[in-house]
Amino acid sequence: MIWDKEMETIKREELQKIQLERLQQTVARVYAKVPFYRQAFDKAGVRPEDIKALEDVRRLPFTTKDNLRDNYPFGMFAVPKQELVRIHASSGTTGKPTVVGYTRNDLEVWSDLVARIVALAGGTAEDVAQVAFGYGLFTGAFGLHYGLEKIGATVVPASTGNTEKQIMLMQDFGTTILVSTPSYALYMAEVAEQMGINTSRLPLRLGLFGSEASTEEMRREIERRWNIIATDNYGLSEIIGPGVSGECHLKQGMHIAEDHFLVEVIDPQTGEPLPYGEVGELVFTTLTKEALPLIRYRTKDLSVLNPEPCACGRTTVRMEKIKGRTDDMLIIKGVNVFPSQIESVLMEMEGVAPHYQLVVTKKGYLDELEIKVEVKDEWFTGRFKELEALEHSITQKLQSVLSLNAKVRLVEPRSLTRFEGKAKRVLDLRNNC
Ligand code: DLL
Repeated sequence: MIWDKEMETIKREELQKIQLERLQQTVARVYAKVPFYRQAFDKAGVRPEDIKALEDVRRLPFTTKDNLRDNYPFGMFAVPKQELVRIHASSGTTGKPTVVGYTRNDLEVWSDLVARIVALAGGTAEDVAQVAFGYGLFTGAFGLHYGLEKIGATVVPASTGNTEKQIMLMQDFGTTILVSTPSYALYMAEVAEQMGINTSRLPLRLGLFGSEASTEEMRREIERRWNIIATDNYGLSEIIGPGVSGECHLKQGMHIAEDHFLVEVIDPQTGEPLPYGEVGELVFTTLTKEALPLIRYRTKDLSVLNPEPCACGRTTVRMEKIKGRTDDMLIIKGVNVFPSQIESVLMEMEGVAPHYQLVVTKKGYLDELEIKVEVKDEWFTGRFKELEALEHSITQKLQSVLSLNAKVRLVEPRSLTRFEGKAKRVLDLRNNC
Protein backbone atom coordinates (compact mmCIF):
# COMPACT_ATOMS: atom_id res chain seq x y z
CA MET A 1 0.00 0.00 0.00
CA ILE A 2 1.20 3.51 -0.81
CA TRP A 3 0.19 5.74 2.10
CA ASP A 4 0.09 9.04 0.19
CA LYS A 5 -0.24 7.98 -3.40
CA GLU A 6 -0.63 11.49 -4.75
CA MET A 7 2.63 12.72 -3.26
CA GLU A 8 4.69 9.54 -3.41
CA THR A 9 4.01 8.91 -7.10
CA ILE A 10 3.92 12.54 -8.21
CA LYS A 11 5.55 13.65 -11.48
CA ARG A 12 8.89 15.36 -11.00
CA GLU A 13 7.81 18.70 -12.53
CA GLU A 14 4.77 18.87 -10.29
CA LEU A 15 6.81 17.98 -7.24
CA GLN A 16 9.34 20.67 -8.06
CA LYS A 17 6.59 23.27 -8.33
CA ILE A 18 5.37 22.35 -4.84
CA GLN A 19 8.91 22.30 -3.51
CA LEU A 20 9.67 25.77 -4.88
CA GLU A 21 6.51 27.26 -3.44
CA ARG A 22 7.24 25.73 -0.05
CA LEU A 23 10.88 26.72 -0.15
CA GLN A 24 9.97 30.35 -0.85
CA GLN A 25 7.50 30.34 2.04
CA THR A 26 10.02 28.75 4.40
CA VAL A 27 12.79 31.16 3.47
CA ALA A 28 10.48 34.15 3.93
CA ARG A 29 9.32 32.81 7.30
CA VAL A 30 12.76 32.17 8.75
CA TYR A 31 13.96 35.55 7.53
CA ALA A 32 11.07 37.21 9.32
CA LYS A 33 11.01 35.08 12.48
CA VAL A 34 14.46 33.74 13.26
CA PRO A 35 17.13 36.38 13.98
CA PHE A 36 19.87 33.82 13.33
CA TYR A 37 18.66 33.38 9.75
CA ARG A 38 18.08 37.08 9.14
CA GLN A 39 21.70 37.73 10.09
CA ALA A 40 23.04 34.76 8.15
CA PHE A 41 21.11 35.71 4.98
CA ASP A 42 22.15 39.36 5.28
CA LYS A 43 25.75 38.29 5.68
CA ALA A 44 25.49 36.08 2.58
CA GLY A 45 23.83 38.95 0.70
CA VAL A 46 20.72 36.97 -0.13
CA ARG A 47 17.09 37.98 0.40
CA PRO A 48 13.97 35.82 0.31
CA GLU A 49 12.93 37.38 -3.05
CA ASP A 50 16.14 36.01 -4.59
CA ILE A 51 14.80 32.47 -4.41
CA LYS A 52 13.21 32.21 -7.84
CA ALA A 53 14.10 28.63 -8.73
CA LEU A 54 14.92 25.48 -6.72
CA GLU A 55 18.61 25.80 -7.61
CA ASP A 56 18.65 29.15 -5.83
CA VAL A 57 18.69 27.21 -2.58
CA ARG A 58 22.46 27.05 -3.20
CA ARG A 59 22.70 30.76 -2.55
CA LEU A 60 21.54 30.21 1.01
CA PRO A 61 24.02 29.56 3.85
CA PHE A 62 24.29 26.17 5.53
CA THR A 63 23.01 25.42 9.02
CA THR A 64 25.05 23.20 11.35
CA LYS A 65 24.58 21.44 14.64
CA ASP A 66 26.79 24.08 16.24
CA ASN A 67 24.31 26.76 15.18
CA LEU A 68 21.61 24.90 17.08
CA ARG A 69 23.87 24.45 20.09
CA ASP A 70 24.82 28.14 20.10
CA ASN A 71 21.14 29.03 20.16
CA TYR A 72 20.25 26.50 22.88
CA PRO A 73 17.53 25.77 23.75
CA PHE A 74 14.90 27.65 21.69
CA GLY A 75 16.80 30.36 19.82
CA MET A 76 16.29 28.86 16.36
CA PHE A 77 12.54 28.32 16.79
CA ALA A 78 10.24 30.20 14.43
CA VAL A 79 7.16 30.14 16.69
CA PRO A 80 6.50 31.44 20.20
CA LYS A 81 6.86 28.88 22.96
CA GLN A 82 3.14 28.57 23.57
CA GLU A 83 2.67 27.17 20.07
CA LEU A 84 4.94 24.24 20.82
CA VAL A 85 3.17 21.04 21.78
CA ARG A 86 6.20 18.74 22.03
CA ILE A 87 9.91 18.99 22.61
CA HIS A 88 12.53 16.35 21.83
CA ALA A 89 16.28 16.45 22.00
CA SER A 90 19.09 14.59 20.41
CA SER A 91 21.46 13.10 22.91
CA GLY A 92 24.72 14.93 22.58
CA THR A 93 27.54 12.78 23.92
CA THR A 94 29.09 15.89 25.40
CA GLY A 95 27.60 19.13 26.56
CA LYS A 96 24.09 20.35 25.89
CA PRO A 97 21.71 18.35 23.73
CA THR A 98 20.23 19.68 20.51
CA VAL A 99 16.66 20.72 21.22
CA VAL A 100 13.91 20.36 18.65
CA GLY A 101 10.27 21.41 18.88
CA TYR A 102 6.97 20.66 17.16
CA THR A 103 3.74 22.58 16.70
CA ARG A 104 0.48 20.64 16.51
CA ASN A 105 0.72 20.72 12.74
CA ASP A 106 4.34 19.51 12.85
CA LEU A 107 3.19 16.49 14.85
CA GLU A 108 0.42 15.79 12.32
CA VAL A 109 2.92 15.93 9.46
CA TRP A 110 5.40 13.81 11.40
CA SER A 111 3.01 10.98 12.14
CA ASP A 112 1.85 11.05 8.53
CA LEU A 113 5.42 10.78 7.28
CA VAL A 114 6.14 7.89 9.62
CA ALA A 115 2.93 6.22 8.42
CA ARG A 116 4.48 6.45 4.94
CA ILE A 117 7.62 4.72 6.22
CA VAL A 118 5.57 1.93 7.78
CA ALA A 119 3.51 1.45 4.61
CA LEU A 120 6.66 1.60 2.49
CA ALA A 121 8.11 -1.34 4.40
CA GLY A 122 4.85 -3.28 4.12
CA GLY A 123 3.29 -2.62 7.54
CA THR A 124 -0.52 -2.57 7.76
CA ALA A 125 -3.39 -2.10 10.22
CA GLU A 126 -3.26 -5.87 10.85
CA ASP A 127 0.20 -5.69 12.39
CA VAL A 128 1.24 -5.77 16.02
CA ALA A 129 4.26 -3.49 16.28
CA GLN A 130 6.66 -3.63 19.19
CA VAL A 131 8.52 -0.37 19.58
CA ALA A 132 11.86 -1.21 21.18
CA PHE A 133 13.34 2.28 20.95
CA GLY A 134 13.80 4.28 24.14
CA TYR A 135 10.78 6.44 24.95
CA GLY A 136 11.95 9.85 26.06
CA LEU A 137 13.66 12.82 24.52
CA PHE A 138 14.88 10.60 21.65
CA THR A 139 12.64 10.99 18.58
CA GLY A 140 12.74 7.32 17.57
CA ALA A 141 10.13 5.82 19.87
CA PHE A 142 7.47 8.55 19.81
CA GLY A 143 8.03 9.10 16.10
CA LEU A 144 7.42 5.48 15.15
CA HIS A 145 4.69 5.15 17.77
CA TYR A 146 2.35 7.75 16.30
CA GLY A 147 3.01 6.76 12.71
CA LEU A 148 2.19 3.14 13.47
CA GLU A 149 -0.96 4.16 15.32
CA LYS A 150 -1.95 6.33 12.39
CA ILE A 151 -1.79 3.39 10.04
CA GLY A 152 -3.90 1.43 12.50
CA ALA A 153 -1.31 -1.08 13.70
CA THR A 154 -1.51 -2.28 17.31
CA VAL A 155 1.39 -0.60 19.05
CA VAL A 156 3.28 -2.20 21.94
CA PRO A 157 5.38 0.59 23.48
CA ALA A 158 7.95 -1.77 24.98
CA SER A 159 10.83 0.74 25.00
CA THR A 160 14.39 -0.60 25.25
CA GLY A 161 15.98 -2.99 27.69
CA ASN A 162 14.62 -5.87 29.71
CA THR A 163 15.33 -8.04 26.72
CA GLU A 164 13.94 -11.34 28.04
CA LYS A 165 10.66 -9.59 28.76
CA GLN A 166 10.65 -8.15 25.27
CA ILE A 167 10.89 -11.68 23.89
CA MET A 168 8.10 -12.84 26.19
CA LEU A 169 5.85 -9.98 25.01
CA MET A 170 6.70 -10.81 21.45
CA GLN A 171 5.54 -14.38 21.93
CA ASP A 172 2.47 -13.58 24.02
CA PHE A 173 1.20 -10.60 21.99
CA GLY A 174 2.05 -12.10 18.63
CA THR A 175 4.30 -9.22 17.58
CA THR A 176 4.63 -9.07 13.78
CA ILE A 177 6.77 -5.91 13.43
CA LEU A 178 9.87 -5.12 15.44
CA VAL A 179 10.97 -1.49 15.62
CA SER A 180 14.50 -0.96 16.93
CA THR A 181 18.08 -0.25 16.00
CA PRO A 182 19.63 -3.02 13.91
CA SER A 183 22.11 -3.75 16.69
CA TYR A 184 19.34 -4.21 19.25
CA ALA A 185 17.46 -6.51 16.86
CA LEU A 186 20.57 -8.64 16.66
CA TYR A 187 21.02 -8.69 20.42
CA MET A 188 17.36 -9.61 20.89
CA ALA A 189 17.78 -12.54 18.51
CA GLU A 190 20.74 -13.72 20.53
CA VAL A 191 18.77 -13.55 23.79
CA ALA A 192 15.80 -15.34 22.20
CA GLU A 193 18.11 -18.11 21.04
CA GLN A 194 19.61 -18.37 24.53
CA MET A 195 16.09 -18.69 25.92
CA GLY A 196 15.67 -21.71 23.67
CA ILE A 197 13.10 -20.01 21.45
CA ASN A 198 12.87 -20.95 17.82
CA THR A 199 12.78 -17.44 16.36
CA SER A 200 11.56 -18.61 12.97
CA ARG A 201 8.38 -19.95 14.62
CA LEU A 202 7.40 -16.53 16.00
CA PRO A 203 4.84 -14.50 14.02
CA LEU A 204 7.41 -11.71 13.58
CA ARG A 205 7.63 -10.95 9.85
CA LEU A 206 9.04 -7.45 9.43
CA GLY A 207 11.71 -5.25 10.95
CA LEU A 208 11.63 -1.46 10.80
CA PHE A 209 15.19 -0.68 11.70
CA GLY A 210 16.94 2.65 11.77
CA SER A 211 18.71 5.30 13.76
CA GLU A 212 22.17 3.87 13.12
CA ALA A 213 24.23 2.70 10.21
CA SER A 214 24.20 -0.96 9.28
CA THR A 215 25.57 -2.81 6.30
CA GLU A 216 23.82 -5.14 3.85
CA GLU A 217 25.73 -7.99 5.47
CA MET A 218 24.32 -7.07 8.87
CA ARG A 219 20.83 -6.88 7.38
CA ARG A 220 21.18 -10.41 5.97
CA GLU A 221 22.33 -11.68 9.35
CA ILE A 222 19.32 -10.13 11.12
CA GLU A 223 16.96 -11.48 8.46
CA ARG A 224 18.42 -14.95 8.86
CA ARG A 225 18.34 -14.92 12.67
CA TRP A 226 14.71 -13.76 12.88
CA ASN A 227 13.46 -15.09 9.55
CA ILE A 228 11.99 -11.68 8.67
CA ILE A 229 12.31 -8.89 6.10
CA ALA A 230 14.52 -6.19 7.58
CA THR A 231 14.02 -2.67 6.24
CA ASP A 232 16.07 0.44 6.90
CA ASN A 233 14.70 3.89 7.60
CA TYR A 234 16.52 7.14 8.19
CA GLY A 235 15.96 10.43 9.89
CA LEU A 236 17.43 12.90 12.31
CA SER A 237 15.93 14.91 15.13
CA GLU A 238 16.88 18.26 13.66
CA ILE A 239 14.95 17.60 10.46
CA ILE A 240 11.94 15.89 12.08
CA GLY A 241 13.12 12.55 13.53
CA PRO A 242 12.32 9.24 11.80
CA GLY A 243 10.21 9.74 8.68
CA VAL A 244 12.73 11.47 6.44
CA SER A 245 13.24 8.37 4.29
CA GLY A 246 12.60 4.65 4.30
CA GLU A 247 12.96 1.54 2.19
CA CYS A 248 10.13 -0.17 0.43
CA HIS A 249 9.95 -3.97 0.37
CA LEU A 250 12.34 -3.98 -2.62
CA LYS A 251 15.13 -2.65 -0.39
CA GLN A 252 16.74 -0.63 -3.19
CA GLY A 253 17.37 2.62 -1.35
CA MET A 254 15.36 4.79 1.01
CA HIS A 255 12.57 6.90 -0.49
CA ILE A 256 12.87 10.49 0.67
CA ALA A 257 9.73 12.50 1.54
CA GLU A 258 10.70 15.19 -0.92
CA ASP A 259 7.48 17.13 -0.61
CA HIS A 260 8.60 17.97 2.94
CA PHE A 261 12.39 17.94 2.67
CA LEU A 262 14.54 19.32 -0.09
CA VAL A 263 17.65 17.17 -0.36
CA GLU A 264 21.08 18.01 -1.70
CA VAL A 265 24.36 16.09 -1.70
CA ILE A 266 27.47 18.18 -1.27
CA ASP A 267 31.20 17.67 -1.22
CA PRO A 268 31.87 17.81 2.52
CA GLN A 269 35.18 19.57 1.97
CA THR A 270 34.17 22.32 -0.42
CA GLY A 271 30.42 22.54 0.24
CA GLU A 272 29.81 22.38 -3.53
CA PRO A 273 26.74 20.43 -4.74
CA LEU A 274 27.42 17.01 -6.27
CA PRO A 275 25.40 15.38 -9.05
CA TYR A 276 23.17 12.33 -8.57
CA GLY A 277 25.16 9.13 -8.19
CA GLU A 278 28.10 10.64 -6.31
CA VAL A 279 28.86 10.03 -2.65
CA GLY A 280 28.63 13.10 -0.50
CA GLU A 281 27.13 14.68 2.57
CA LEU A 282 23.36 14.89 2.76
CA VAL A 283 21.95 18.37 3.27
CA PHE A 284 18.26 18.93 3.98
CA THR A 285 16.05 21.99 3.91
CA THR A 286 12.69 21.54 5.62
CA LEU A 287 9.79 22.69 3.47
CA THR A 288 6.84 22.49 5.85
CA LYS A 289 8.19 22.57 9.40
CA GLU A 290 6.62 25.30 11.54
CA ALA A 291 8.42 25.21 14.89
CA LEU A 292 11.96 24.55 13.69
CA PRO A 293 12.43 25.16 9.98
CA LEU A 294 16.02 24.54 8.95
CA ILE A 295 17.80 25.77 5.86
CA ARG A 296 20.45 23.56 4.25
CA TYR A 297 21.14 21.54 7.37
CA ARG A 298 24.42 19.66 7.13
CA THR A 299 23.82 16.12 8.39
CA LYS A 300 27.42 14.82 8.20
CA ASP A 301 25.84 11.61 6.85
CA LEU A 302 27.31 10.27 3.63
CA SER A 303 25.12 8.76 0.96
CA VAL A 304 24.29 8.70 -2.75
CA LEU A 305 21.04 9.85 -4.39
CA ASN A 306 19.22 7.92 -7.08
CA PRO A 307 16.45 9.76 -8.97
CA GLU A 308 15.21 6.73 -10.96
CA PRO A 309 11.58 5.87 -10.24
CA CYS A 310 11.36 2.65 -8.21
CA ALA A 311 9.68 -0.57 -9.33
CA CYS A 312 7.35 -0.13 -6.35
CA GLY A 313 5.68 2.75 -8.22
CA ARG A 314 7.05 5.61 -6.17
CA THR A 315 8.82 8.43 -7.95
CA THR A 316 10.64 10.05 -5.03
CA VAL A 317 14.41 10.21 -4.97
CA ARG A 318 16.06 7.38 -3.07
CA MET A 319 19.16 7.57 -0.89
CA GLU A 320 21.47 4.61 -0.51
CA LYS A 321 22.23 3.19 2.91
CA ILE A 322 24.36 5.60 4.93
CA LYS A 323 28.03 4.83 4.26
CA GLY A 324 29.33 6.62 7.30
CA ARG A 325 29.54 10.06 8.81
CA THR A 326 32.11 12.67 7.91
CA ASP A 327 33.16 12.64 11.56
CA ASP A 328 33.31 8.82 11.66
CA MET A 329 36.07 8.33 9.16
CA LEU A 330 39.24 6.80 10.54
CA ILE A 331 42.62 7.49 9.02
CA ILE A 332 44.81 4.54 9.85
CA LYS A 333 48.37 4.80 8.60
CA GLY A 334 47.26 6.99 5.74
CA VAL A 335 44.29 4.82 4.76
CA ASN A 336 40.83 6.35 5.03
CA VAL A 337 38.26 3.87 6.23
CA PHE A 338 34.69 3.94 7.54
CA PRO A 339 33.58 1.52 10.24
CA SER A 340 30.87 0.24 7.86
CA GLN A 341 33.54 -0.94 5.41
CA ILE A 342 35.20 -2.91 8.18
CA GLU A 343 31.84 -4.35 9.20
CA SER A 344 31.20 -5.55 5.63
CA VAL A 345 34.52 -7.40 5.54
CA LEU A 346 34.08 -8.98 8.97
CA MET A 347 30.55 -10.14 8.30
CA GLU A 348 31.68 -12.03 5.21
CA MET A 349 34.13 -14.12 7.21
CA GLU A 350 33.21 -17.57 8.33
CA GLY A 351 33.59 -18.16 12.05
CA VAL A 352 33.09 -14.53 12.97
CA ALA A 353 30.09 -13.42 15.03
CA PRO A 354 28.43 -10.09 14.12
CA HIS A 355 29.94 -8.37 17.14
CA TYR A 356 33.08 -6.29 16.96
CA GLN A 357 34.75 -3.26 18.43
CA LEU A 358 37.19 -0.84 16.84
CA VAL A 359 39.76 0.54 19.26
CA VAL A 360 41.69 3.54 17.97
CA THR A 361 44.90 4.61 19.68
CA LYS A 362 47.81 6.83 18.83
CA LYS A 363 51.43 5.86 18.58
CA GLY A 364 53.62 8.88 17.98
CA TYR A 365 51.86 10.77 15.20
CA LEU A 366 50.16 7.72 13.74
CA ASP A 367 46.74 6.33 14.53
CA GLU A 368 46.56 2.63 15.17
CA LEU A 369 43.55 0.39 14.99
CA GLU A 370 42.81 -2.77 16.90
CA ILE A 371 39.75 -4.73 15.86
CA LYS A 372 38.25 -6.98 18.47
CA VAL A 373 36.09 -9.61 16.86
CA GLU A 374 33.92 -12.20 18.56
CA VAL A 375 34.32 -15.75 17.42
CA LYS A 376 31.22 -17.87 16.83
CA ASP A 377 30.44 -20.44 19.51
CA GLU A 378 31.11 -23.40 17.25
CA TRP A 379 34.50 -22.01 16.28
CA PHE A 380 35.56 -21.33 19.79
CA THR A 381 36.77 -24.84 20.33
CA GLY A 382 39.90 -23.79 22.10
CA ARG A 383 42.11 -25.12 19.32
CA PHE A 384 44.73 -22.44 19.21
CA LYS A 385 45.99 -23.18 15.71
CA GLU A 386 42.56 -22.74 14.10
CA LEU A 387 41.92 -19.49 15.91
CA GLU A 388 45.32 -18.21 14.92
CA ALA A 389 44.58 -19.07 11.30
CA LEU A 390 41.23 -17.27 11.50
CA GLU A 391 42.87 -14.19 12.97
CA HIS A 392 45.42 -14.26 10.21
CA SER A 393 42.84 -14.59 7.45
CA ILE A 394 40.81 -11.65 8.81
CA THR A 395 43.95 -9.53 8.91
CA GLN A 396 44.76 -10.53 5.32
CA LYS A 397 41.26 -9.83 4.10
CA LEU A 398 41.21 -6.35 5.64
CA GLN A 399 44.55 -5.74 4.05
CA SER A 400 43.52 -6.93 0.59
CA VAL A 401 40.03 -5.39 0.47
CA LEU A 402 40.60 -2.12 2.30
CA SER A 403 44.41 -1.85 2.31
CA LEU A 404 43.92 -1.57 6.01
CA ASN A 405 46.72 -2.38 8.34
CA ALA A 406 44.99 -3.25 11.60
CA LYS A 407 45.65 -5.56 14.48
CA VAL A 408 42.91 -8.18 14.75
CA ARG A 409 42.19 -9.74 18.12
CA LEU A 410 39.69 -12.56 18.45
CA VAL A 411 37.66 -12.52 21.62
CA GLU A 412 35.33 -15.02 23.27
CA PRO A 413 31.70 -15.39 22.23
CA ARG A 414 29.43 -12.92 24.07
CA SER A 415 32.34 -10.98 25.58
CA LEU A 416 31.78 -7.64 23.81
CA THR A 417 29.17 -5.13 24.97
CA ARG A 418 25.69 -5.48 23.46
CA PHE A 419 23.56 -2.43 22.59
CA GLU A 420 19.93 -1.65 23.30
CA GLY A 421 19.99 1.64 21.40
CA LYS A 422 22.53 3.01 18.97
CA ALA A 423 25.63 0.84 18.92
CA LYS A 424 28.94 2.40 19.91
CA ARG A 425 31.48 0.28 18.13
CA VAL A 426 34.37 2.71 17.98
CA LEU A 427 36.38 3.20 21.13
CA ASP A 428 38.55 6.23 20.53
CA LEU A 429 41.45 6.34 22.97
CA ARG A 430 43.56 8.79 20.98
CA ASN A 431 43.26 11.50 23.58
CA ASN A 432 44.36 9.11 26.31
CA CYS A 433 47.53 8.00 24.53
O1 DLL B 1 18.09 8.55 15.12
C1 DLL B 1 16.05 9.45 14.22
C2 DLL B 1 15.57 8.07 13.89
C3 DLL B 1 14.96 7.32 14.86
C4 DLL B 1 15.69 7.56 12.61
C5 DLL B 1 14.49 6.06 14.57
C6 DLL B 1 15.22 6.30 12.30
C7 DLL B 1 14.61 5.55 13.27
P1 DLL B 1 19.02 11.27 16.00
O2 DLL B 1 19.09 10.61 17.32
O3 DLL B 1 18.99 12.74 15.94
O4 DLL B 1 17.73 10.80 15.24
O5 DLL B 1 20.23 10.74 15.14
C8 DLL B 1 20.39 11.10 13.80
O6 DLL B 1 21.45 8.99 13.33
O7 DLL B 1 22.35 11.86 11.45
C9 DLL B 1 22.52 9.43 11.29
O8 DLL B 1 23.89 9.62 11.54
C10 DLL B 1 21.98 8.34 12.20
N1 DLL B 1 20.92 7.57 11.51
C11 DLL B 1 19.60 7.66 11.66
N2 DLL B 1 18.98 6.74 10.89
C12 DLL B 1 19.95 6.07 10.23
C13 DLL B 1 19.97 5.01 9.27
C14 DLL B 1 17.38 9.52 14.89
N3 DLL B 1 18.88 4.42 8.85
C15 DLL B 1 21.59 10.40 13.21
N4 DLL B 1 21.18 4.60 8.82
C16 DLL B 1 21.72 10.64 11.73
C17 DLL B 1 22.31 5.19 9.24
C18 DLL B 1 21.19 6.61 10.62
N5 DLL B 1 22.36 6.16 10.13
